[in-house]
Amino acid sequence: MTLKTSSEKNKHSGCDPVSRKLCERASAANVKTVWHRAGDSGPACAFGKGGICCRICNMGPCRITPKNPRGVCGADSDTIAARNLCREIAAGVAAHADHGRHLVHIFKLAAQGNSPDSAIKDERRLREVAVDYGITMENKTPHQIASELAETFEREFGSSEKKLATLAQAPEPRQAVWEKQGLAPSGIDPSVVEIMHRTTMGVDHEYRHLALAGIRVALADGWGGSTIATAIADILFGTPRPVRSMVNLGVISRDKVNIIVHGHEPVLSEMIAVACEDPEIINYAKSKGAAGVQLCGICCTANEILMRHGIPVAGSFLQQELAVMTGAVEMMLVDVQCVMPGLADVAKCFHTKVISTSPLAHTEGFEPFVFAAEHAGEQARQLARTAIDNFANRRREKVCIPDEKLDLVAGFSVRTVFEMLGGTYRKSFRPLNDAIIDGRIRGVAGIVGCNNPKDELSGRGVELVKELIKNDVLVLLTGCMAVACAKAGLMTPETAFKLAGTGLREVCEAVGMPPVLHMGSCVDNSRLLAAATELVKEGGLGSDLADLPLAGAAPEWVSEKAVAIGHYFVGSGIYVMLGAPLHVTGSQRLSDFLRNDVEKITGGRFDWADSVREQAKRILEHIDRKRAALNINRKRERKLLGMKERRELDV
Ligand code: BF8
Ligand code: SF4
Repeated sequence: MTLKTSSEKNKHSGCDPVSRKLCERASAANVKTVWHRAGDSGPACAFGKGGICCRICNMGPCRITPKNPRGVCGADSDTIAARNLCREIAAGVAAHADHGRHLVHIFKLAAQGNSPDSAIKDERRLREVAVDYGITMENKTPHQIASELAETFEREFGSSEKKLATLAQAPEPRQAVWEKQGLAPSGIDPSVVEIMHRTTMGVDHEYRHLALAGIRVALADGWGGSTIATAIADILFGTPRPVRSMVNLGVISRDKVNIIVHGHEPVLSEMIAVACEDPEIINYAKSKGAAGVQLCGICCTANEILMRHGIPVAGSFLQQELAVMTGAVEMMLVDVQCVMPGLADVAKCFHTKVISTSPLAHTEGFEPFVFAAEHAGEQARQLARTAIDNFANRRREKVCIPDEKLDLVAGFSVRTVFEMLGGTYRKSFRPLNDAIIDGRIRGVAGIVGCNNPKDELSGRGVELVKELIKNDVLVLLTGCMAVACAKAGLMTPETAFKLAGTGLREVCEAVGMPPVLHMGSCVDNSRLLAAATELVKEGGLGSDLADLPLAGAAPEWVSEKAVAIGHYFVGSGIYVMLGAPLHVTGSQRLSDFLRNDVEKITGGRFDWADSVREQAKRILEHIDRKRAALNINRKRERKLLGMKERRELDV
């Protein structure tokens, strides 16, 4: 195995100096951001980190120490860490599931014609998804098909009897593994309920049994809630296509009214995107002395509207407070997930209105707004007008917008990758499979999840991506990692081509595809599962996801949702590298199980390593092992493509 490394010493250089500048501005103004609080909070609690603090009953709370190796009920570190892990997974699954269920509700309204603002935009995708669920289409209108599909989705959430129908989208050998190992979940909601039951006091105590139950409920996320959420968003708002846009805090406008959408639910943000283009709204802004309205996004909502509309991205999870620190944001609309309560303290130093649009999510200092999907369009215009009215309160002397913004290309769905590789008339993953088989592309990695303030401005994740593309690994990105990489310039095809290894660059240039593909929000990790399934179906790379030279990584994971994602990757037969351990290190046996033995059951496993060098090395070793098992690990030769081969690859 050969590894080309960049200097570890410079691992944080070049990573978002813009955030540093605004952090310094916050310090000078005595305003605390996530980085200040992270610095203030001191070392993490060792019991919490190791997963060996239990507070699920009132005989405790109990903490496991060498002197007290069991809680009052007799639970040891293995049981306690495994129960805690399962509850982390359950919370992550519930977050994605609730998001998905909300979309099912909107989809049902759209199917019934009761949601004028959320019509079916992508009929082709509707039909593709209907086929996936065995819905026949003869003599049916799109609305009838959508109604049947909505009912199917509802059953996926509620049924405790049948196995999830969505599982059938995985390769058959994978489904067989799930059946054999008892890992195939039934309904999404009952699965979450069951794991909460099993982890209450005095029920399930065997750590391996618990860990596998955690994987099963996580599969109900990846191959359930998240797959359904992505499908509905595509049907209602359009399947993403490659799109150019801009990223970093410099996208915030000096002379326009700035509205930022932040959170996860795409419905209102879609309507806001439409409202901000409305001539009536633009004229209203001009009547108030602004040059127009600038919409931009933070977090996964940013990814949703970037992918479909090319709306600029102000930043990831970590930049939410810094966006307000520019002093130029008239309104930030937040809904659910990854919205920091600390935003309220920053916002009160400026004129920014932070408006909470989800009935689930109230925060002191945010203004609640009752959002009704049936009136989403009008509500979006109303919110835009309120933001415009707030423009008069902007204090010019408090405005400090960084100049920095970069180009990016995003909008890669499985369909667009298909089309880029095979052309509109002969869609196929064949060129990609062939490039992997002949070694020009060494493997594929899904780099996902959050940015962590412990990682000093998204340092390690970006460096890992650079190392992988340098070593000819095609990288698929989602969530905040996608935003961090865009800010580091990796989503301009030109930059990425420069950094990519020769083989990867050659293939990507031939098909006109960057070596770093932005595939959407965290829920859209379902696209990664679908893309991996297509690689298997295309042939030549084994029969199961576990056979592929493929790895996942969450180098800076933060959220319980990332824990759920990691588990459904592992449950799907995929090796997953984490930049920090799961909260299980207080149990040696559970840690060993997740890093080693689970592979014999699911074909996937976790691994974790601190340094980027080590992360990249182990990912490449894993990819090479899979290549060897497929017997395609012959010496990877640099093969220059002739005109004929280029033409075959070209669309
Ligand atoms: O769902 S990557 S910090 S924003 S959890 Fe949150 Fe993590 Fe960002 Fe999107 Ni995903
Ligand atoms: Fe302590 Fe057991 Fe109760 Fe947990 S369940 S708090 S370990 S007594």
